[in-house]
Amino acid sequence: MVTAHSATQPSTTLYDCQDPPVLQNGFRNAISTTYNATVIYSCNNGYTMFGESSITCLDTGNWSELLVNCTINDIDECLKRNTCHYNANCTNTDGSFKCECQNGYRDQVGVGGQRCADVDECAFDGDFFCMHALNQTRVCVNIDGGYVCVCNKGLTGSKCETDIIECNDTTTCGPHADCTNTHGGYSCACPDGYPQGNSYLGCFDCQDPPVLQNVFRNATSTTYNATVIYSCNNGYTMFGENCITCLDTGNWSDMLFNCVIKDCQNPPVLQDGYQNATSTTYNSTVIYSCKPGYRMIGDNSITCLNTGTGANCW
Ligand SMILES: [Ca+2]
Ligand SMILES: [Ca+2]
Repeated sequence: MVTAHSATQPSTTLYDCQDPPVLQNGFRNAISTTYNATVIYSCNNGYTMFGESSITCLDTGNWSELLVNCTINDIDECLKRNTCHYNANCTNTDGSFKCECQNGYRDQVGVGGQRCADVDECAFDGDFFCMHALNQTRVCVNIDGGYVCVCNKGLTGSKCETDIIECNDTTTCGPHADCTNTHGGYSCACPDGYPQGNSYLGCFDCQDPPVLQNVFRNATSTTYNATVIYSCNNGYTMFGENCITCLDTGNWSDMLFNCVIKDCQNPPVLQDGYQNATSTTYNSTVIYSCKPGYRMIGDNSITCLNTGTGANCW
C-alpha cells in the first residue's frame, strides 16, 4: 500500500560555509565547504606555520576562526659574501636584504648597492666641496670614497676654514722673539732689549758681560741699553770709565778702564835700623831690624794699605 505523502514534506538544507578564508603566504585544501567540512591550511615554501592548521564549517554556517599564520624563514643574506658590493652596506630584512652604497660612493647603474663607484667630489663645478667663505686658494683632491681639501699653509679643517695658532708652539719663533698670530699665518719679532738676531731663529741681547781679574761687576740686566758698573777690588785704583753699555749691535761697549794696584813706594827710613823691602805694592810687608848695638822697641813690620798712596799708605 502506498502511503500518501503530505503536500508539505519537511526538507533539510545542509549548511554551506562558502569559500574559506585566504591565508597569507599559505594555501588551503578545501574539498567541501558544507557543515563539518574541514579545510587544511599549509604555508608556502620558505614559511613556517604557527597556530591551528585547520578550520571547520560550523552549524552557524560560518567557518571556525582561522588561528594560523605563516612566518617567513628568514636567511641573513648579509652573512654571505658578495651579497652587496664591497663599497656598500648590507642590511638584512625579513625575507630579504638591502644594499646601500657607503658615503662617498654611488651606484652607477641605479641598482642600490650593487655597483658602488667612487664619487669624484672635485669634479663638481666651482670646487663646491672645498669652498669656504674666505675664498682662499685651495685644492680639492679626489680620493677613493672621499676627498681632501689641501689647504694653504697656516690653515686647516675640512674646508680650510680654521686658522692654525702657530704661536701655541713655543718653538715657532726663535728664543726671546715675540710671536704674533694672524689668520693663515704668524709673524716673529725681536722685542725691546733683544735687538740682535733673526726673530725666526732667535733674538739676542749682550749676554754675560766680561769678567776681569781684580774687578768686581754689578750686572742686573744684559738687554739693550743695560749698564754694567765695574769696581776695582781692594788695593786697586780705577783709571778710566767704570761702566759699559749694551749696544744695539748686541755687543757691550768697549771697556775703557783698568785697575792698577796701589804702590806705597819707598817705605819710611828707620833711624839706626834697616829694612828689607822686596815689594812696595798693596799688601806688601816690610820688616825692620836695628843696627848692631840698638834694641827694637815696638812692631818690627809695616804693610802697604789701601788707604792712600805713596808714603801715606804704609
Ligand atoms: Ca671621492
Ligand atoms: Ca695663524
